[in-house]
Amino acid sequence: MKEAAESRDTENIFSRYRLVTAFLFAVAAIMFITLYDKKTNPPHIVLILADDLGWNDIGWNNLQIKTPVLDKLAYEGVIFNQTYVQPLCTPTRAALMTGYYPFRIGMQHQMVLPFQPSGLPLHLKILPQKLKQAGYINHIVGKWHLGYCNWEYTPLNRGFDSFYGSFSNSVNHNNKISQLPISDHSKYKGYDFRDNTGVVQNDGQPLTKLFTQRVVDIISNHHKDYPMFMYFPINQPSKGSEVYEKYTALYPNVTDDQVRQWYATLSLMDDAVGHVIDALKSRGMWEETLLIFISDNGAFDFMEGTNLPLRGAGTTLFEGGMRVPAIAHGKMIKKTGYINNELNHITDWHSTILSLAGIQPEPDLDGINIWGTVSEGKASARNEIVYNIDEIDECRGAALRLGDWKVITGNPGLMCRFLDLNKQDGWLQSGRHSDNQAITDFQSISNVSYLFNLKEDPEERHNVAEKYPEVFSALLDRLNEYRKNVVPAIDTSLVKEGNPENYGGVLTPGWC
Ligand SMILES: *[C@@H]1O[C@H](CO)[C@@H](O)[C@H](O)[C@H]1NC(C)=O
Ligand SMILES: *[C@@H]1O[C@H](CO)[C@@H](O)[C@H](O)[C@H]1NC(C)=O
Ligand SMILES: *[C@@H]1O[C@H](CO)[C@@H](O)[C@H](O)[C@H]1NC(C)=O
Ligand SMILES: [Ca+2]
Repeated sequence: MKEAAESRDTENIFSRYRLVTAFLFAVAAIMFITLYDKKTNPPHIVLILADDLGWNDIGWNNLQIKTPVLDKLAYEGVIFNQTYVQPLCTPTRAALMTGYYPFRIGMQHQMVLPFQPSGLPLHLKILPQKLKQAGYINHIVGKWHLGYCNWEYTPLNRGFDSFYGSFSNSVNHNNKISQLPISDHSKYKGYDFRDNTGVVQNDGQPLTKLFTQRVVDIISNHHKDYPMFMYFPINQPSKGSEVYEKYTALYPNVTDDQVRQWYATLSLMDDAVGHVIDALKSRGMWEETLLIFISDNGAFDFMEGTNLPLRGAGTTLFEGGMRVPAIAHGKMIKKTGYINNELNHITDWHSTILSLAGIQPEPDLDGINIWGTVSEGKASARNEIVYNIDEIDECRGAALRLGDWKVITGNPGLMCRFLDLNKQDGWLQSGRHSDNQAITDFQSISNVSYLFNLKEDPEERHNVAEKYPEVFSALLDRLNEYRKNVVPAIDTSLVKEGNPENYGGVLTPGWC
């Protein structure tokens, strides 16, 4: 009896074991399916767009600069040696958001200024709208700068689920007042800081801290089953005005105050990126995140940043204006820890992100899917870049790279707009009275015919147009081919209706 009972017990135990085993097996199978599912999910994309960060303003190009977080990302990821953007904030953002060269969508001329009754054309479907097809939750924290004269132009109407930041070009980090980066400031001023559609009361906290905190909050609350697109146009280093002892102390040997502050701002920006990474790690999203860091244009020559050894500055068609620091980092990248020398353009990141999301980019985009280059270092399919084609009279200028050759024709600078402003001898003056020498310098309109061989002469020191007339004219012909597709620039007039004074001093849509 006792034995029988024992054997029953044993049987019970065995059958319980079998149940438990079956249960564990089922759990394992579900976990496997879940993991497998996760693998096929598109990655989270964190795209940090620095503002006016020059070629020489980052640790991997300049050992003086202390950007340890970004350096580590760079060394664990891929450093891109030949990434091109546009020479100014707005055109670069337009190219990134649409995948088109700015000249094909009317965004080639200057940047959107306050009072300008236009923006990125509304018929264009932009990156976050496209990412919605793959279930992405899209956020923008930072500087929009693609127009705000009507709510239709603003981020929440263009595929972003949240917006925290400023509409315009340049907002003071402490008082959140936006003003033209040129003289006679008193003529135009406006408060420019919103949380979605609402105006944020200024509590005096500096913008980088607030932006970073918002990015961290969004990540910390993100529902991980959905892929996230975090677009963080960080508004640094150029629009700084945040100086902390903590960062200036990193540069005791830099004697020039302005330079030390610039370097300190670079380290501040680096720290902000560190907080974003920490948040992604704590939320368990880091392993599935592709992080892209890229500057929106070269450093301006009236700031402390530099593009050395490259020629020129932001707003110009020279390499210094358009070839910028860029890196990518993520577990999905197969080949890492090296410098990638393949040609790529900001529009390519548009197409590449779409492809990673499993969305077929439209065939007529200028952007090319370069994931093979990013992930495995394969040769880039891109052999050519149209730097810009601007056909507005005094600013007529264009440049193109084909292989190692580059042609610049007409005006290599894009600052004529400020010159135009000055002509309306009236309510909004700027340009000639500028307290800013560098901008004043652009007032002489140049008309150049340059040919450079960028492989032999990446610093654009030797114009070889006369030495290689056939190459020169072949490149001009190629440019003329592209000219057939130029879409006239959007309305760049300035209208009084856009004056924030009409809206209680706050930059507000509703006047176009
Ligand atoms: C500053 O210069 C001194 C003397 O050349 C050097 O020992 C020190 O390491 C430098 N400090 C930094 C932070 O570069
Ligand atoms: C990066 O580009 C420069 C030309 O500006 C070139 O001299 C250098 O060799 C490139 N680096 C690599 C690793 O290809
Ligand atoms: C610039 O130079 C080219 C060739 O020398 C000439 O055809 C063109 O008219 C000039 N443009 C301006 C705006 O001076
Ligand atoms: Ca910029």
